Amino acid sequence: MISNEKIQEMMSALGELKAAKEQEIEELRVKWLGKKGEITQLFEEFRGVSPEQKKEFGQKLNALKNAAQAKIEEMKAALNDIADAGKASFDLTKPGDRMDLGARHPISITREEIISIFKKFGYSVAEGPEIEDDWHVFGALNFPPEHPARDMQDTFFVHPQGDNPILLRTHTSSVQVRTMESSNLPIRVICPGRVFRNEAISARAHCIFHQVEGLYIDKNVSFADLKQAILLFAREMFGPDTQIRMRPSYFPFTEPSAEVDVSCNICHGKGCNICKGTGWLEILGCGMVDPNVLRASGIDPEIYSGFAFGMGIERIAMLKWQVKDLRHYFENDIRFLKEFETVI
Ligand code: 2NM
Repeated sequence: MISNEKIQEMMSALGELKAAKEQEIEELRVKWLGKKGEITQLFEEFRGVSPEQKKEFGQKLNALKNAAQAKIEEMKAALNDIADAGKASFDLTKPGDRMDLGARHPISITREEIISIFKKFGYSVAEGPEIEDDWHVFGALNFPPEHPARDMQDTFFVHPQGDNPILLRTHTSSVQVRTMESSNLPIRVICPGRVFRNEAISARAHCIFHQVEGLYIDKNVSFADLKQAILLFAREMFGPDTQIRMRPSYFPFTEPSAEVDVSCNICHGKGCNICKGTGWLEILGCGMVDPNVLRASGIDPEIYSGFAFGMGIERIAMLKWQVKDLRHYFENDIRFLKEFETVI
């Protein structure tokens, strides 16, 4: 029999219905709204309702019928959404999308490789400021007051005035001076970093480049120790068959000084255009730390001696991958960088 409770009960039952299969939805529609459906049945009974109650029951019955129709449409729509989603994402034969991974920069790769070799030899890593003073870049390193490197032509000045001008470091030796000033002995340190020189940019020169410099100070350090350290480094870096040779050279901060070549591992001495037919490739400069340099940083050269070396990371990376033009390192052309995607 039609009653407020009955209508209320059916409304609640509608609200609790969950999405169902297509056939179940149709069965529900017939159950509620079909010719013999429960709601249709109530409309039949509505005819016998007393005139005073007609308005109230009429409104409630219509609301119930609308709610039932809306619910059935809603369940059908949910069913379609599931079907569409299934069609879109379950093609198991489709190949995966290619992920665009970043690549490490060849300068980073080379720097990390150099650092990890010297760490194995017991060196630690030190870093220092790129904006430096004249004392740490030149004064403490035995550069005479009129040395051409102190000229505006070669060095970028931040504050050129005064007796200790502020400038961009031209080598990372300044970090080694700071290490000597502040560390206990012995010292075994490498200093990687950016350096700045006022040079015209070309295939072989850039005004910003990267260096790794090394310093070893202890009692009784000799040139033989330097030679052995460089030989071991060269064989780790360029392969176990690598030979080295040293040529006398000059640097203000070392005496004696040398330039080091490694045997060309492209032509193995036969002569190619990488080594310009000589069979040798220059990789670094080095020498025994000048007693004046030790003294300037408060180390007694009568008790201690040491060796130092310095190399350009760009140059080492050029030899490693036969990069022909330095400017590639700074332009960040994606086609160049992608060449190093597979290098770990
Ligand atoms: C080089 C070549 C030779 C060098 C010297 C020093 C210091 F601070 F100990 F005096 N640091 N690095 C050095 C020596 C650097 O670069 C081509």
